[in-house]
This record gives sequence, structure tokens and C-alpha cells, in this order.
Amino acid sequence: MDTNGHTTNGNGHNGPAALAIAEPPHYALLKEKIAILKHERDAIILAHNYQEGAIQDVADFVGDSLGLAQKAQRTPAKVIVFCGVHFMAETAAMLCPDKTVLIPDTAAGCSLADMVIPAQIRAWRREHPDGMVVCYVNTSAAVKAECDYCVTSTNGVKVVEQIPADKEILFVPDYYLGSYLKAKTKRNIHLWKGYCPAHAAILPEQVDELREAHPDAEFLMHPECGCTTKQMHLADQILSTEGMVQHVKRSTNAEFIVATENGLLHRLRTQYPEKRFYPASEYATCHHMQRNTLEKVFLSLVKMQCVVTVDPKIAERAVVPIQRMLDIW
Ligand code: CIZ
Repeated sequence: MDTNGHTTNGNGHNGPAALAIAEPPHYALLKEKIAILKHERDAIILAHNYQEGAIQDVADFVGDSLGLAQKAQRTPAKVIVFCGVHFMAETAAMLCPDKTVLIPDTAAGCSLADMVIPAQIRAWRREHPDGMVVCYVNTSAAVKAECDYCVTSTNGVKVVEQIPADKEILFVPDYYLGSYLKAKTKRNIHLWKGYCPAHAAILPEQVDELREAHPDAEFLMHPECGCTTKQMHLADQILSTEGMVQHVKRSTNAEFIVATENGLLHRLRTQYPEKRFYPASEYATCHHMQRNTLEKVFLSLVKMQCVVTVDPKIAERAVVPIQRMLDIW
């Protein structure tokens, strides 16, 4: 049964019930122990919208990377268990140097972030000495250290619009978000060819089928979707994960097709149990996000393990584009 109380697999089709797996029985006890440990350690748990449901349930705050970074900055807690992927925990560590930031699994990386390295940015700058480099938040601290501005999918348009109109811009690493920003801002943006494998699993044909099966559903699409170029004109809304949550809150619609990583469905279904959500693809899952489990959250608090740190020399430069984004947003 899904969190809406529906007995389908949640996507309105027959097929693997991958999105409605019941929690293992020991999770109830683990959740209790995590609550006690959090108190003992003076810790806060921050969970990204793409984390599995059980982790979202024990979190003090669930949100997108921007919301989590801001929460990390404001919390009086000494320890932050950052349930997300490594670049997000790095951002929290850089913004909160006086706190201990833990990640449940250090191998929780980001395939998209790995698609650009610092030397490639330096090479572009040599060829475009007056250009500006804008990076998506899905980049390592070492890459951010080479960039002028950082953006999330929530604030990308606003940040790019602040850059003088005559500047050439390189946007890294997501090609599809970059295309979206280029279309929206009409700026001279060079696009890197990176992509998110989870969003690439969302195929135009599947979206067409779902739209036919649920003609009254609003189609919400994340700008990282690989099908952006073909489907963009069809989307009712192109939104970040936080944008989707806020849009559903305002919308009078009862049904939504959601084209992003499927972890978001847990938050949507928990917050809006009266509405129905159909994942655009049951395969849109991030294997890195899934490396974090409730057991590993528990262990990180027991052993205070997997501390995330950033070389201070890199951090000093990498916070500049992040802070510029936070100042604009
Ligand atoms: O900024 C984030 O958290 C990511 C990676 C996606 C989104 O839209 O929330």
C-alpha cells in the first residue's frame, strides 16, 4: 500500500511496485534509537527531497539543497547528519565550519557532479578570459572554487539575469538545466554536456502514455530531465523539487505527473495525502541517494562517523559563488 492508502504501485500502471515498498519491521526501533541519539549528540538530521521515505520521516527538515544549506547555517545544533549526496554535505560543511557535518555513506556521490573537473573550467577560462562561469549546485567544492556564481534549479534564472548581458557564460555541468536557463534568459550561454542519469531515465514516450492515461493531471517537470527539449512545450510547469512542493500546495488540481527523482513522491504524498501523484518513470531513482539508509543514519550518530570536510584553501574560494547566489536569492 502506498502512503495515499492506494494499493496500486502508484503510477497507475501494472508493473514493478518499486515505489511502494513496506518498511522493514526493525525500522520502528531504529527510528526510536535515532531520536534518542540525536538528542544526546545535539544533532539535527537534514534530508534531501530525494532520500528514501524512512529517512525523510526521521529528519528535522526535508528540502532541496538550497533549503538544506540555509537550514544548516541557522541551526544551533552542533552536529548535522546530512542525508543527501556528497556535494550537498560539502556545502553545509563550508557554510558551517564550526559544526560537525556527517554523511551516512561517503560513497553517496553524484554522477552529474563528476562530469566536470576543475582543470576543464580553467581551460575554458583561458580561451574566454572575459567569460563568467556559472555552476549548478551539483558540483564538487573544487569545481565551485573555479566558478563565479552557483545556482540551484530554484534560482538559476534569477541569478543568471544578474550577470551583465554582454558577458559570455559557461554553464556546468547539466546540459538540460543550462538549455532551460538559456531559453529563459536569452543569454549567450555555452552548455556543458553533463546529465543526471536518474532524470535521463524519464522518457518522452512514457510521459506521453501517462498524459493520455491521466488527462486531468498536471505535468510537473524538473529542468534536469533529459527529455526537456522534446517535452518542454508540453510541461504545465518546469520546477525544482521545492518548486513542485510549493506548486502542489497552491494548485486546486487533484492529480499530478511528476518528472523528477522518485524520492520526492514520499514528501508530496505525506504533505498532500488527498492528492494523487504519478511518477513519470519508475526508474527515475538516484542510486547515490539510495546509498544512505536508516541503518547508516543510525551508525553515523553512534560512531560519529563519515565526517565531511573541505580543504580550507578550496572552501575559501568555493563559498564565494555560493554566497553570491544566497545574496541574490
Ligand atoms: O537543488 C537540489 O536540491 C536539486 C539537486 C534538485 C532540486 O530541484 O531540488
